[in-house]
Order: sequence, then C-alpha cells, then structure tokens
Amino acid sequence: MDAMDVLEEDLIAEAVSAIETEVETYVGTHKLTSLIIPFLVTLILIIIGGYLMKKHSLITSNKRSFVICGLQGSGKTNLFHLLTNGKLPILTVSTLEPKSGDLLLNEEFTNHKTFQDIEIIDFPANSKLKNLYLLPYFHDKINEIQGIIYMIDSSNFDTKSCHQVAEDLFEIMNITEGKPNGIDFMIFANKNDLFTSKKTNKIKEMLESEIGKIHQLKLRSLNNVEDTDDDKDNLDIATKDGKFQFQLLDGNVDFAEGNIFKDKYSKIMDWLYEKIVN
Ligand SMILES: Nc1nc2c(ncn2[C@@H]2O[C@H](COP(=O)(O)OP(=O)(O)OP(=O)(O)O)[C@@H](O)[C@H]2O)c(=O)[nH]1
Ligand SMILES: *[C@@H]1O[C@H](CO)[C@@H](O)[C@H](O)[C@H]1NC(C)=O
Ligand SMILES: [Mg+2]
Repeated sequence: MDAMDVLEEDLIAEAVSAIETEVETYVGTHKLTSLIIPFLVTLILIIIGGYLMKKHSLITSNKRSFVICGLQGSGKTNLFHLLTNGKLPILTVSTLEPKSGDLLLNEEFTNHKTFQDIEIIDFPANSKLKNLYLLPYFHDKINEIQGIIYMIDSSNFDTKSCHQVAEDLFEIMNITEGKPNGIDFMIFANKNDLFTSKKTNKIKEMLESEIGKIHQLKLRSLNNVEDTDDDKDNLDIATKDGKFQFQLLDGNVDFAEGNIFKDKYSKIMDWLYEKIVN
C-alpha cells in the first residue's frame, strides 16, 4: 500500500508540473494569464481533493472481522495461530484477553483487494471474561463481524458439555439474530483425531434439542412473570412445531468437523474465503 501511495504521489506531482510547464509556455506566448490561472488552480484543487478522498476512504475502509469463540479448551487459540501465522503454537495457556490478527492469505489471494483487512479475533471463554470482552464486543462492533467460527471439543461432548455449549450458543445467537439477516456461523467439531469424538450430525442434533429446551424454558419463565412480547428472545423464528432448527435462523449455520492438530481444517478455510467473497 505504501509503495502505491508513493507512486501515486509521484504521478500527481509529475502531472502537475507537466501542466505547469505547458501553461507557462502557453501564457508566455498568448498572455492569457488572467484566464488560465484560475482554471489551473481549480484543476489542481480537484486533483488534490480526489487524492485526499481516496486516502480517506482507505483509512476508514470497513474492517471486517471474524470472531473465534466457543468453550474453554476447544482449540480456539490454536486455530487463531494457524489462521494468522500459519503455525501451531508450541504451547497454549487458557486465554485471558482477546487477541486479534490479520488473516494470513493463500498466495493466490495476497494481492486481491477483496481479501485485505480481514481481522481474526480470539476471545477468552471463561464466563466472566466473556461478559467482559465478547458480549460488549458484539454490542459495539456487530456490523464489523463478517462471521463467527464456533469451536467445539468433539472429543468431550456429553450431556453436560452439550448443555454448556447450547447455553453459550443461545446467548450469542440471541444477539446475532437481533441483526437484520443475522450473522453466519461455522460450527466446527474439533479434535476428531481423538477416538472419543462425536460426529457432526450427532452434535448438531443434540444441540438443536438442547437449545430448543433452553428456549422453551426461557419462554415459560417469561410467561410466568407475565412479561409479554418485549422481552422475548430472538430465536423464536427458528422454532417450528416446538423444535429448534439451525437452518431456520436468519444467519446461515454451517457445521464441519476436523482437527487443527493434523492440519484438517480446510473446511474452515473454505468457509472463510466464501464469506469474504460474498
Ligand atoms: N487432540 C487434539 N487436541 C487439540 C486440538 N486442538 C486443540 N487441542 C488441544 O486442546 C487444548 C486447548 O487448546 P487451546 O487452543 O488453548 O483452546 P482454547 O479454546 O483457546 O482454550 P481457552 O483459551 O482456555 O478458552 C490444548 O492442549 C491443545 O493442544 C485437536 O485438533 N486435537
Ligand atoms: C435476547 O435479546 C433481546 C434483545 O434483542 C433481549 O431483550 C432478551 O432479553 C434476550 N434474551 C435472552 C434470553 O438473553
Ligand atoms: Mg485460548
């Protein structure tokens, strides 16, 4: 970008001086100074104005971000390192604050304008830290979020962790579905290299049933306090015949499985590139 700017500045300088010499000889021969000077000034102002506007639009260009979230230990920080510098970290400790980085691009995309300024953010999962960082981020920057990668540890997905994931997703989706068209999700069942891991279909089925239950419970407790419409959650539209379904949400929800340890996360990359282009 810098080199481009320098080149641009040089070009403008050259153009201006070329015009000046042209005009000087013209004025010298025709003595039309009074007419030419205002014209010249206007021209230069237009060029400079256009240049500044372009610069401004570059500075304020909408940053687009992808958020990585999910429960503790699901592999978020490992994925973050892969996406931003192409390598697995030697060791990760539980994340204490959000970290952002630029998406590392495939060579074929590095010079593509569409693929510039893509930010990846790794959020801590601990519930206090979630209230401190993730939820405020959703409220403030919802329009910058291009998609959410939700990581699940598929090797440890029992009734209890299913409930925790469902609660977590419910809270997040209630926010994202508040936005027109929602926000798209990639729900990634990570750690499928471990023999205890569950298949995506099973995980999806368990989650839909659990989120459905949570939704019904919240509805019922709201009815009990005779609070009507205004306090409803935003997942109503995704409930049909009492059953919650991801595919009825405004945002698209894709599921995939793999493991980031053995480089099996191409589904995430495909999804990312698709979202960036659209
Ligand atoms: N077997 C296996 N282990 C994984 C995989 N991905 C991550 N892990 C391990 O899971 C543990 C947690 O990984 P992190 O990336 O730190 O998880 P996190 O989601 O960032 O955790 P928090 O920051 O505490 O929320 C680490 O010990 C990783 O080595 C995987 O695909 N397969
Ligand atoms: C869902 O979000 C709405 C605002 O869009 C809010 O009023 C409601 O309390 C939320 N529900 C839950 C259960 O978080
Ligand atoms: Mg982490």
